[in-house]
Amino acid sequence: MVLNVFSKAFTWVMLFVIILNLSQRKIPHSAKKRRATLLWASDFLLLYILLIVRDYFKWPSWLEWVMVAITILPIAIFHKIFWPFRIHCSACGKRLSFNQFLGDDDNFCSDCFKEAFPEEAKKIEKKTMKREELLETYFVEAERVDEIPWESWRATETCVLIYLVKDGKVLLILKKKGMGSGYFNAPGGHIEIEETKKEAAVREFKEETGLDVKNLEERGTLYFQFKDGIRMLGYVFFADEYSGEMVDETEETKPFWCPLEDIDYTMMWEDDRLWLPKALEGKHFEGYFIFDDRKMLDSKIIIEEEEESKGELTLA
Ligand code: 8DG
Repeated sequence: MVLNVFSKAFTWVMLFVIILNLSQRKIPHSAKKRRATLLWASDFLLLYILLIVRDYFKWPSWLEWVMVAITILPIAIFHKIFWPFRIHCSACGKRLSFNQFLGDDDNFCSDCFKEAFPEEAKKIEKKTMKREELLETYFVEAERVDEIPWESWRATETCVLIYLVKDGKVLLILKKKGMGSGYFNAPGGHIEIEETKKEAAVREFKEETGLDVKNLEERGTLYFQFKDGIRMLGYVFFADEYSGEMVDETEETKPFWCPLEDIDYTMMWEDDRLWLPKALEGKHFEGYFIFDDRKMLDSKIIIEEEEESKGELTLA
């Protein structure tokens, strides 16, 4: 009776076992559960073949017990191989989830799995991560500009920098607070919501120097990936007209006129020497950088009408 039910349901049973086998996780140097499900499938197949033979030769019904014994015997002898499934983690004893019990080959809870197979755990984590989280890890882990998929890169902060150049001098500031404090830089800052980059440039320039800047021309874009996760997009403007009175100093900055030939790049962000001289010549540019705090790890500058080149070589 039971055997007849098994015979009818055989296709479904096999299908279930095979799907289960395929879904079981592949763990390096271990195939315990996958091997077990294949053994179950083979044992079921053996019983099914015996049932077909029984029907063909019209065996007496008592032989069914022999058939059952033939299929149960290997299970009894090799029970450890047939049944590697455990309810508790084999390392720490924690109760396993249904998937870990049935599918994971190792009988480890997730913490013990991470400890035992850190590389494999990382790969699995990456597979299950959402696209944004995955990109975030690419961005943060990247040590070189070429490792970042820049077409998917989105800034967490957007800033403007404004270089006012007049009579062979450029107006710089000594930054007293915030990111890059102690450095010479151009006046600039974050673009506020509902403000265009030009509006932000005029506002920030006024706040930091007291001057109204005019004739703004956008000359470059800077893409900064910081190791702490900050992604800053910077628009670089140049101007040659202004009005008003320059302030002596503000809480955040101290503006000063600097002759172009006296620009001290050792007092500026490390990347500025790579693009500012070309920008001062009137060239348009794009710069891609990876920074660990104030240390530049890698750079790529693309200058208008010049071949793409790397770091210092661009300006050699
Ligand atoms: P805000 O708060 O007034 O809006 O702006 P902020 O005071 O200028 O912002 P901050 O977060 O303290 O500093 C960010 C500024 O630093 C921003 O204007 C862009 C600028 N900056 C970098 N990296 C680099 C760089 O590598 N080169 C140059 N020239 N400027 C840089 O963050």
